[in-house]
Amino acid sequence: MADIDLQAVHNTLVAVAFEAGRMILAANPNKISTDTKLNAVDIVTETDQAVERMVLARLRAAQPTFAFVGEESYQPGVTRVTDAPTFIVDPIDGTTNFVHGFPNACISLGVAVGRVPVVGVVYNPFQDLLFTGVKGGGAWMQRNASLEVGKGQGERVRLPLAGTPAPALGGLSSALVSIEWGSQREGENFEVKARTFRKLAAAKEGGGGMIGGMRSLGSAALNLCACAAGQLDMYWEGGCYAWDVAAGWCILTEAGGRMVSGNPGEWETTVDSRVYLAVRGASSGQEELVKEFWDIIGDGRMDYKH
Ligand code: LIP
Repeated sequence: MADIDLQAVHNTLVAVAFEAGRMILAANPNKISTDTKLNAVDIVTETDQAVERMVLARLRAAQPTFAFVGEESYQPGVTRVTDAPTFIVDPIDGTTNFVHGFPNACISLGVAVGRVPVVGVVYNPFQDLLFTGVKGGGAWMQRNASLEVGKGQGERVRLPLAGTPAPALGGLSSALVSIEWGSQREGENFEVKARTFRKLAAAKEGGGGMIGGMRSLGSAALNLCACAAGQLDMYWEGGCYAWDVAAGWCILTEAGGRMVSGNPGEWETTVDSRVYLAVRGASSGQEELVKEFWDIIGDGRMDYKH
């Protein structure tokens, strides 16, 4: 990795993210063609595909030796994240939000080396909101990021927003946690989620977690960025892919957060494990909160194919 200029790669990704953002904003979700993949809620639009084609062309030109893993060009059972320097790209994360015009969608551009995310750029064009992270260089958030006409560019603010050391974490009953149903709606993975959501919400007297609040932003990348910012305490999901999490993972860890497995007991996880639990940066309480969450999952285990 010593010979890769991560800051230069980051700068390329930011420029590509703004170009993608303009394409996403120019698309009218009511008029574009939409298709489904796994099932009726696993949506892909012509804009996802057009953005990925543009991103691939730009990144190939900028770093021809890097591998490329993208949501729309992924081939089940064939595409793998290897140890090689790899761009890991989701052209539109939050596609369901995008087709509804709900302003919670982004482009997610990550780079992994040795399967570890080392650069992350997440850009929500609807809010002109940019999150970035470079290994060893911290994580940052910027509003009015693309310098739209008539708007001043926002200040780059270091994450977490509360500063470092970030406030201590308490237990689940004071935590704001994001969860997602994902697109698989049957089988044991679905049952584990449904049981866990119920138990998280239930009162302590009934053996539950009495969780402070649950949210679903509809985008893994934006969930991770909100954890990095300290706006969410945790994020738990099974079923999403490396391209949903690679960029946000780097941003989260650079903000002092931690990514562990979404299955109990596994403190280390990989970018393509498809089961993730993120916890925000904090002066104390990270491990305790993770263990409390895992206790709620209990014997449940999620297992997704690659
Ligand atoms: C989405 C993920 C989200 C998950 C959705 C979907 P997409 O990615 O970011 O976390 O719950 O099912 O996979 O399809 O919008 O790129």
